Amino acid sequence: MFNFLKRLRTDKNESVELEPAVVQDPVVEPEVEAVAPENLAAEAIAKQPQHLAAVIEVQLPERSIGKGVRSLFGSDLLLDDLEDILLLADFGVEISLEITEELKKEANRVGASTDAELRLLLMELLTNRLTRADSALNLSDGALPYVFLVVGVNGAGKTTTIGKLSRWLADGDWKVVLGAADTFRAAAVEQLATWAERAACKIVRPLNQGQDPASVAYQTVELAIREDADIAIIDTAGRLQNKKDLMDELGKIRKAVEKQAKISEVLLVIDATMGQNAMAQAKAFAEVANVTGIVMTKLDGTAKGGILYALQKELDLPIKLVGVGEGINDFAFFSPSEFAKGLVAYK
Ligand SMILES: Nc1nc2c(ncn2[C@@H]2O[C@H](COP(=O)(O)OP(=O)(O)O)[C@@H](O)[C@H]2O)c(=O)[nH]1
Ligand SMILES: [Mg+2]
Repeated sequence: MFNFLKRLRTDKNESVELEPAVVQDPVVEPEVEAVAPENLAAEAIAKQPQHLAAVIEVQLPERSIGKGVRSLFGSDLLLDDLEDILLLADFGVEISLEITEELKKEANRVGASTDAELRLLLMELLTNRLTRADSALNLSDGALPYVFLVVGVNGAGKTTTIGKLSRWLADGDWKVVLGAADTFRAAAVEQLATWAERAACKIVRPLNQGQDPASVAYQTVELAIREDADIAIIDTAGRLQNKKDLMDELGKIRKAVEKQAKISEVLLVIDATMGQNAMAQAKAFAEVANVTGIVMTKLDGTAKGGILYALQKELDLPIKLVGVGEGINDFAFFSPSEFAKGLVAYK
């Protein structure tokens, strides 16, 4: 369980009754450069009503990986089969070998040989190796509003993840503002708007198709500051075909956000069912997007959960969230022990 910092709202009504979804159309389409005085963030903070200036520590409802992770073993765990099984689950060649060697060594050392003993050892080994100190979402530094950018290729699950996250935050009484900076497909904007409705949060949408995503991002943060929101989450396009386009576009969005607020997270969403393609995608994004954490979606649809392990190791970036279904509650904070337990569970 993590403790998070959000705004303290003394107005009881405001804190319990979420406002109905309002679709907020930007009135103007400004040149990002033109409308953004550098000191806007400081001004916004100075203008805050006193009762909103304070932050409080809160806990949010827990979510479990639960049904998401498929077991690696349909029958007894045999050391001779382990490497192949890990390979099939997309752990990758080197990691599969390394884990197998390590488990053999450890089994030898402690004299483990039965299926139950080996499963326990493997579970511990995977848990230890996946545990890192930076797995929690950055919702604790009190630099409100937090701003999350969500990046990744089309179809990875960005919009769905934002929807789930918004609802979870709203359930915990957070004020959320969404930004539809995936401006090229009308359907993408509508999809985010539907999730915004479910989470009862405001959304900034482009005035017209193809509007500069950076201006939407700018206006999203602006609205979040004006509304004293706790967090702004910005959906981005995944259509970009080459690294240069990607870098330019995300760079512009980042600059637009940073005129008014700090970026708390750049979450890279990766579809677990993509196997080794997931690795290539993740590397490309990690190189250009200043990624701070990975969201691995569709763990429910795959027997290849090893890609999660491989990604975290190879990119040296924390997995922060996992998606385990299409429903609004189907996500969890990444927990190494729950994940490892799911992988080595009895069928
Ligand atoms: N099974 C499953 N489907 C998911 C998950 N996350 C997203 N999806 C589905 O993946 C598809 C693409 O998701 P979307 O959010 O539109 O991806 P985007 O293009 O990155 O915004 C949709 O059909 C989602 O319902 C997940 O964790 N599990
Ligand atoms: Mg989308």
